[in-house]
Amino acid sequence: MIVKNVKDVVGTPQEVKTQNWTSRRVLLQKDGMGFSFHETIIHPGTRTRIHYVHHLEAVWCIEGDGEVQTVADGKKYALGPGVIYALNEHDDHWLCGGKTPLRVICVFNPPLTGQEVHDGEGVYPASA
Ligand code: 9YT
Repeated sequence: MIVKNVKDVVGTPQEVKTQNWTSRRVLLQKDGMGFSFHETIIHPGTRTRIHYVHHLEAVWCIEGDGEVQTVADGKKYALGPGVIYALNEHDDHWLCGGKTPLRVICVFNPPLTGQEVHDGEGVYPASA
């Protein structure tokens, strides 16, 4: 059994930071679960274009506020505690921070390997 505390990931290579978000990648491909599992903080006032063409992602909001907007139809969805969204169609979208840090739990299938960041089109590379 694997038992970890997210605090053990803070300040290690498994904590990946960009201008728009901080991702604490607690379970990765190397853990053999078939998915990766992250705590992510979306910084207030940021807008990130995301298109996971190689992955499916589910995002469960724990605290804070923000918004997700699908590119195909322009629909906007408010994000806050208890809301989950699942990119079951590899949906191209904008993820927007709100007034307070948005803390979410993210699951990726297939799992991330650890150091992925978005390329210019919002894509993470396919896992090897
Ligand atoms: C919700 C989302 O996709 N945020 C971007 C970062 C991502 N969750 C990650 O790599 O942990």
